[in-house]
Amino acid sequence: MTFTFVTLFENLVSPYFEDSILKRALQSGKIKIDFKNPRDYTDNKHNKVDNYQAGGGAGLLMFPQPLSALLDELKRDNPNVHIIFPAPAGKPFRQIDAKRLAKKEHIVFVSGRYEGIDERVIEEYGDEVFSIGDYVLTGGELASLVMSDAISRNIKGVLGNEDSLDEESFEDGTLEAPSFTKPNIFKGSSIPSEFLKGNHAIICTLKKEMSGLKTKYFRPDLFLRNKGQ
Ligand code: 6GU
Repeated sequence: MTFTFVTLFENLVSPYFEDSILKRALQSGKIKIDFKNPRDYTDNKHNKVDNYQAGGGAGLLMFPQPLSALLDELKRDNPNVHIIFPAPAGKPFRQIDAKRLAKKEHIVFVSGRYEGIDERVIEEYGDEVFSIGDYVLTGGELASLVMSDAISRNIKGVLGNEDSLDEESFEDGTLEAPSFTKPNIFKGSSIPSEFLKGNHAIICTLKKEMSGLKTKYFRPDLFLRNKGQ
């Protein structure tokens, strides 16, 4: 998988890949990353990438020309690129999207800064527009990192232990059950006793029950959606 980050601020993105699991994924060649700066594609004297909004409105918008030149070049080099625009006005990014996108060959994240990007660029080039939650970020970079992280861990060979992909949150529309490790008693609070006895069937039933309760408590929206199925 190749991730291309289109951004004015490469330094906001690159450090995340310098440690831990994604560093290892880069080293083993399971993922590749590169960066493209819209400012390198401008055709104006001062390398401007933004301008006032048509019809008024606060803040500056990235105008089409630099992004268009950049994305045309990417598509020429690889017609199979899958282009994603992170935006608060996108559809919610979910675990099923992370799993589906892990099968792509090359994903491009186009980060807007300022007040965003001229809508015609998104319509012309966007394969998908995703939001990572109901709040507004200062730019798409963090959202691109969130999505590329969630996608990467679903690529075969990226996680040390592939089993950890089986029982995790959202896999079946529920939150994962709580988990525990040593010591058996921490600040007076014990690990649930069945966990210590080691009967696998009982532990499995208990985990399912706790998973349901946790989902109902923290995410009534998910819980109701499950019941509706
Ligand atoms: Cl994907 N981008 C930006 N800029 N803000 C967001 C977002 C994305 N998702 C929620 N807020």
